Amino acid sequence: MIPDFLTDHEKELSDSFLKKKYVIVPAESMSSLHAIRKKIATTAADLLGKSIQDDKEIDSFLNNIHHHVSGKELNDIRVKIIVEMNREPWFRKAYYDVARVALSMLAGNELVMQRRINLSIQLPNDDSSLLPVHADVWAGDSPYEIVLWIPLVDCYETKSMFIANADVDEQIQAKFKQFQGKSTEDLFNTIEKDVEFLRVPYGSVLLFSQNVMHGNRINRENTTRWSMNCRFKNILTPYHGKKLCEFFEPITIRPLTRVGMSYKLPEDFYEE
Ligand SMILES: O=C(O)CCC(=O)C(=O)O
Ligand SMILES: [Fe+2]
Repeated sequence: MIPDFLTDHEKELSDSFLKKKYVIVPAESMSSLHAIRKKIATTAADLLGKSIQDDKEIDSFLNNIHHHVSGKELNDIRVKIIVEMNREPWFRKAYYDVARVALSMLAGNELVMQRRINLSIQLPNDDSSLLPVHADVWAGDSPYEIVLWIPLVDCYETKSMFIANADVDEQIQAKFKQFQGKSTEDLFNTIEKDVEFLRVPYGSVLLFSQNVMHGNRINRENTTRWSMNCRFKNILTPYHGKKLCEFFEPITIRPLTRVGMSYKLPEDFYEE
């Protein structure tokens, strides 16, 4: 029998991910998560001419932002926040720190990270920034990517994103030709009974394979959703449309990989 090299915890996480193509785990660094949330909330407050006095107000400010901004104004504010947050030198490292152990267990310890972290804001009953059912791999992403999705408020039901049951997803993608010419809404209707809206409270994170169909619907809760997403992959896995150094930046490359990558065989080595 082949000996098992993984620890019990690694096995548990791996089995769960292989079965459902996602896991939800506690944040590994609450201080990094709080710092990220504070940066985003204070940037939003500044843009809206509001002020946040103490950390306790942040949760309520984010959940209730729809009292201060309309769907129309929202995208402009969202884009400005994305620029501001990605400009902070500490931000991407803090993002990674929120799930570094889980990422290494699921994707490896030599990782590249998407250069730009994305932010989604979904106001209650607003249809202006929806992401219909999709798999990112259909649009140029590599099947070797994992998405680290981090909520800034408690996410559940339609305030969260949905993901298809992994077995149903596989069956549908295998007979995808049948959906040619049909709308994404038709596709959603087909899988609706087999999707799960993920319950991810603030303080937990979601890691999922974007090969599986996922997306969001109109937020029917009475509070606003705030979440971030960012892709990671093992540096040595194949790339597709999203290229190394353009879209992805190496973050944890080990010395031996650098040594191997920069080694050049002596010239004419193979000639007699
Ligand atoms: O946040 C969502 O609702 C969807 C996110 C998504 O599609 C992604 O991160 O690939
Ligand atoms: Fe996606």
